[in-house]
Amino acid sequence: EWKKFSVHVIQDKSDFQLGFVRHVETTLGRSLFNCDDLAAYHASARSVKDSLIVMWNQTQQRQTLLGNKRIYYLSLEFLMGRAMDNALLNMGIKKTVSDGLHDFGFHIEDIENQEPDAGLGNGGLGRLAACYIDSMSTLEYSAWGYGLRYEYGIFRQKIIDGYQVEQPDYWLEYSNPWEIPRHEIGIDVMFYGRVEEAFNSQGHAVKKWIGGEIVRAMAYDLPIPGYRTTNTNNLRLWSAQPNDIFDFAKFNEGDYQNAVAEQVEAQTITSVLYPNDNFHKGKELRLKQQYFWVSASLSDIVRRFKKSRRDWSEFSDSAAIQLNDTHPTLAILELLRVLVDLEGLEWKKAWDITYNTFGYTNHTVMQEALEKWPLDVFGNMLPRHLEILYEVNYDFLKKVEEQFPNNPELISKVSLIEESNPKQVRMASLAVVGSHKVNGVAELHSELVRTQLFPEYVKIYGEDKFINITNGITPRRWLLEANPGLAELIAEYTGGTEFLTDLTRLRQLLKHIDDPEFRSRWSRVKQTNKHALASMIRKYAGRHINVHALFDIQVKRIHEYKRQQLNVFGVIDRYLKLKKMTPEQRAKEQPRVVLIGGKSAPGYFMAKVIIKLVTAVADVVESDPEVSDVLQVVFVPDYNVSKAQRLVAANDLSEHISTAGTEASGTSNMKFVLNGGLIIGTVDGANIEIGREVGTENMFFFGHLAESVEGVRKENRENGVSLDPNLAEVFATIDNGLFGDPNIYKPLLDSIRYQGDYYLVNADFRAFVEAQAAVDAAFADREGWVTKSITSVANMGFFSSDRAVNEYAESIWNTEPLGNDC
Ligand code: DL6
Repeated sequence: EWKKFSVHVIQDKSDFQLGFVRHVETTLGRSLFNCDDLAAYHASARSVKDSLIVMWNQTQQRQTLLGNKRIYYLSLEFLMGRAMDNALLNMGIKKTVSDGLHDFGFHIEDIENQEPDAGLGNGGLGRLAACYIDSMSTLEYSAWGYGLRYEYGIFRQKIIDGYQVEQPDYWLEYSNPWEIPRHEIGIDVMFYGRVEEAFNSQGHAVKKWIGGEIVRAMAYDLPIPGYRTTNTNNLRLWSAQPNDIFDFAKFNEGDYQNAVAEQVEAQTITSVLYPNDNFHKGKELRLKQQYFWVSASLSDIVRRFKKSRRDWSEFSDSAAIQLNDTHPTLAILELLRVLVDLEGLEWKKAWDITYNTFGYTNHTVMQEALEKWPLDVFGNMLPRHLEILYEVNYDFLKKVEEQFPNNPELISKVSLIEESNPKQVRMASLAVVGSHKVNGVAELHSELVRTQLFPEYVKIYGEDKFINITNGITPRRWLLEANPGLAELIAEYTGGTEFLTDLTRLRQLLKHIDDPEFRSRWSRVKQTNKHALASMIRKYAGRHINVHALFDIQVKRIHEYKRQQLNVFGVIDRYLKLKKMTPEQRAKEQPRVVLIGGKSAPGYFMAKVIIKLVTAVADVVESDPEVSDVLQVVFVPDYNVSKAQRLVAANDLSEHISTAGTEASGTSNMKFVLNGGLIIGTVDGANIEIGREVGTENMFFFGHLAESVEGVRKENRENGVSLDPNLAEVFATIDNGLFGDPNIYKPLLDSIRYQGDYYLVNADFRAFVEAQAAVDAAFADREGWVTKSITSVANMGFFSSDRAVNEYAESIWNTEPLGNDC
């Protein structure tokens, strides 16, 4: 009977409009005559969300009914960007909504521009999680993401006087219309306290953890629509709330303020995203965030499993939990605690279930990013988990001793506890020991994971446990949404939009590579996108850029290993060469616009120096009329997902120039090439596989290979760095004050010339400059460049996140999509 009253999914314009008006008038308490763009955005989002919830409900019912294995993707970061355009495109109602808004006097772009980015991540790792949940919905896997609902996302970057200044990103200021608050789902999470011996109902001795602090986790759900399917998975984000466990002792003593203050204090756990990328800072609050999230998520997963009334031995057939990096590794200990302490399973059985449930993805081999927690901090906050850790370690080391007797060196290398001062818990080691599969994120990276990071564990467990799954990106956001013009052209020439769910269909473009009409339209799309980017640059950086120049873009987190400094030294070298030319010679040069953007971690001094140098170079070049026709440099402030969408669509060339062996994969390299640009890059991360797919003749590779990096470092340490003459000239120019006070840049320059040049900036400089010259020559041949661009896009099919997710499902999760037949 109730069905006749149920809400249905938007089918046509009037469905949308009805929802829109209802939300303007009731949810927002306004009228259509008093509805600005912000209100229109909120009403549109809510109208669309009503449909999403219907699809979400149906999906959850279907998934529960079918009882397929559920994938749980645990990620401390989900860098979602904006939701509206993505939802409209995935649901196939963009035109419907656009027309509906138009009738009311609104433009859809203006309305979409009201939405703040959901910046709940730092960079590649968080954006990867966002791509993967899009693919899991689209492919109809039964999957949930679990993360934290930070009140402050990644900070907003202002550039003041050339320096980065961080401003808080209070993205929830006007509420988040896409989320569903679940006030009924509150999970109490314990911290600190003590462990007691107790007896369970069968009279067995068990351990009981009495928490000293209890914080309530409240769920907020975000429906994640798949593309061209009603399958709508869930992203559950936890928020710390004050609980109703009130300190009555304090209250009765008349200390009401403090009794409440503790509750308020508890909320800080989910206040802010830690803004470090590829760097472990070791803050206690971060450990608290991790346990809070892991404990609430596991409690939720276990509760769902128990509702199915299946036997515990079937747990790992019903749930696969993927650890996105080591951040959720505590989940291994938490599941053991739940199974042994709360559910009364015997240790061996609990261990087997745990081992078969978890998979671990490693995202970096850099030592400074590997998580380790001081044992005392760990044991104080999580006393029962420390005991469990000791037990896991004991069992593991016993096995190692049996397998490799009398090898104390091996034991100390693989122990979950580092015998340093202070002793530390090695989270990556725990993730390896507690998971049945470990994967790296690109071929070279996975090889380094096996050979550099975990060689001892490979010896112990064998090769098969350590696999590679090269990262991927969702073509829905990174082609259809970012570059609608190109997507439309591709659809026309590949016979439909199927390439958006089967990216290998891009190959069909090759049939048209000699078609003049197709080629000129290809170029026109790029030119239109360059115009759009130019107006974005005008708006955010106040610079007018030459849309006929080559657009050379490097946008990513600012990090010494990513080598924005190499890029800017190359720019200065180019500038100096231009200055030495006659006007006639200069006029023959290839005009270039160099765009550099990205955030530095707030405490990362050297990265901030690099930003300052880029902005100073940009100013000098801009104010020099001799060169500004052929060279422009712009620092793109506050780089985020929405800006990335504009940037990728307009690129001719993008830079992925990390020191070989340092960038695990990179994913923006894939986005830029999918949008028709070429890469200048090192033989690192996924660049290598991109080169293999698109052909190395369509890439500009340069620099030392990963295997020779250590040799160069050693040579630098022993004999000092002998500066390349051109780089020496660049340094002299900086030292002479052309870019302002040279003392500002001294630490950066000294790290190269006097402190061993750890990132091989000097060693790769000449090759970089030569590769850039090869770019100029190639771009001068416009037809040749278009051929390279089309060939590259046609061969990018491998880099879809759909392919990657299918690989995870097959080789780690052991599950299949639900399929349409059910
Ligand atoms: O796998 C996603 C992404 C890779 O593409 C980047 O190459 C890699 O640097 C990044 N890794 C991290 C590791 N951080 N932590 N913590 O962000 O992962």
